[in-house]
This record gives sequence, C-alpha cells and structure tokens, in this order.
Amino acid sequence: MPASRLSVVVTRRLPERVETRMKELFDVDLRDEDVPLTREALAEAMRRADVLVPTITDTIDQGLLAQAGDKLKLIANFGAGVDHIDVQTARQRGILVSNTPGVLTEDTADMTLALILAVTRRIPEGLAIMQAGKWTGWAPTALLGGRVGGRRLGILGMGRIGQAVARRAKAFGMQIHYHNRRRLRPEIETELEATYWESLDQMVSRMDVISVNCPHTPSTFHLMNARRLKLMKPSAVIVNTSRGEVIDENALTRMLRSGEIAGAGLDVFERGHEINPRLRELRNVVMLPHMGSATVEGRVEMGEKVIINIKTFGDGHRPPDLVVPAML
Ligand code: 8YV
Repeated sequence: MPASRLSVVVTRRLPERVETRMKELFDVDLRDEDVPLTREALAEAMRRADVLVPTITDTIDQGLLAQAGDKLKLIANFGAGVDHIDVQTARQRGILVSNTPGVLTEDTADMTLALILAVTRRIPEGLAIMQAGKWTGWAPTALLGGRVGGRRLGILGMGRIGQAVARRAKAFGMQIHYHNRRRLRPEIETELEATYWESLDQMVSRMDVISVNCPHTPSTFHLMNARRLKLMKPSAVIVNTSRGEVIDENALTRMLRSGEIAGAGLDVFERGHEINPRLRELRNVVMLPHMGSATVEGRVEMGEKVIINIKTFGDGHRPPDLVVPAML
C-alpha cells in the first residue's frame, strides 16, 4: 500500500512542523482540541484507521484492541515508553507497535540531574522565598543543602537514559553505581566508572541518591516497594523521571513525611496526574508535571521518528523502532 494513502489518526496535538509533514505524507486525521480522546472515540479511530498515533494519555488495552478494525496494522506511539499499550495482544491481532527511542534520552537525563540538584540544593525553597518577597538578605546558615560531589548515585535501570544520567553525574563528581537486569559491557563500566550491584537491596541501602530510570513493566511495578524504600538511608533522596508505577507512591509519601527518607524529585506519579495530595504538602519533595522530555527539539524529533516508522511500514518494510513483546 503506498504510504501516501495510509489513513492515520493522531490522538493529540503535535508540533506544527510534524503535523504539516504528516498532512503531506498521509491521509491524516489531526486534532483541533488538545485533550485525550474518550475511550469511545479511541475505539472508533481504531476501527477506521490503518495507523494510530497515540501517546501516553491513551490506554490501549485488550478490550480496546478487541474492537480494532481489520485495517489497523500499526500503532506508532509518540513516546518511548509503551506501558500504556498491550503490545502482546496487539501482536496476536497482527498489529505492530513502534515507539520513539533515543531522541528523548539526553533531555530526560538533563531533567534527572535538574531534580537531583533541585532536591539536594533546595532550589524550590529558595525560589519560593524570593517570589514571596521574604528574602531578608544572606546568612551563613540559611538554606543549606548537601554537596552533590562525592555522593553515591545508584541508578536503577542502566539503559540509554540511565547511562546518560551516569555521564552527567560523573561530571558533577558523583560516584556511579547501578543495578540492571544485565550487567554493562566492561568498557562501558570503565568509561562511566560505574559499580554494578547484582542485589538491588544492597545497592539501595548504601546510596545517597537513587535515580529510577527503568521502564514500567510487570516485573518493575513497585520495584521500590515499602520494604525496599525502608532500606534507604534516612539521609538519602530518590528521583524518578521514568514511570510512577516503579515506586509505591503511598509508601514513599509516608516515609517522606516521617523523615525516613530525606527527599524526592518526582517527574512522574503512580496514577498519572492523580497525585497523592500529601506529597504536595512536603517541602522536601520537588514535583514536576511529567516534563522530562519536554523540549521543542525533542518533541519534533519524536514526531519525525513516528513519521519514519509509518512511512517505512507503508513502504512494506519493518518499522525501524518496532517494539517486540520479548523486549519488554
Ligand atoms: C513523553 C515519556 O513525554 O516517551 C516517554 O515514554 O515518558 C515522555 O517523556 C511521553 O511519553 C509522550 O508520549
């Protein structure tokens, strides 16, 4: 089938440049309003499209896939994580799933470091004082944070983003430690001066900062559960720019309140934008609205990846960023 005739439904507004290119290449259905499609509208789109371009705000589960039309052959996700899509069921129904890896690595790693610095150096507290007009001048003991240099950083999930975090943290003088399903090649460990911990429990109990950088899969759900969070040193902080589901948010909130964990920097939350209200009351928590990869450049590159995946598929080839269930 020629790519120019593929019918493509995009569920959210994308950067103008990306939408313009899609209009040139495909028979594309774009959104005017930037709100998630209802489940009914999503089902309807999946009945009539050859290709669906969803985002993290669309949950594409078994029930929805059961209603997909015979035409639907590709779900070209705008995003790297695919935990909102039942990839296994899609595959069984002959629907391919692709994603946009690589182009958001550096931006997400930047934001991870920003959160580490924001929490340990108390940046939001300083900003709040300035914005409230409450600064009365410099004082030797005011707003003292901790020095990041020399601290032990434990990276949970050492894929592309984890490694990009390690490179940055090393430049800040942090000591790099990591836990991963597979140990890195020796030359990468040497380059990053990274220490591998086979036991996550042992790593967690010895770190000053924990950074969550693994994807959310059935085996990483609540990997940082109450028992593991309790292993953290009371002076340690945890940051998460991956997926909220990897941390038991209620347990974390309790421990931050009781001082069992010193602080947290969170860009993602367990129930999407439904955040435990108690987290908002805590001064030792820096929260961001899932903006780890939110750069103009990154969003355009994500869109370009989506287009390449669709076009390659339309030309009769395997999309370059095909997600195979075994990868998950
Ligand atoms: C994106 C992300 O903003 O790509 C991902 O997996 O978590 C984000 O950084 C979002 O998913 C876009 O769909």
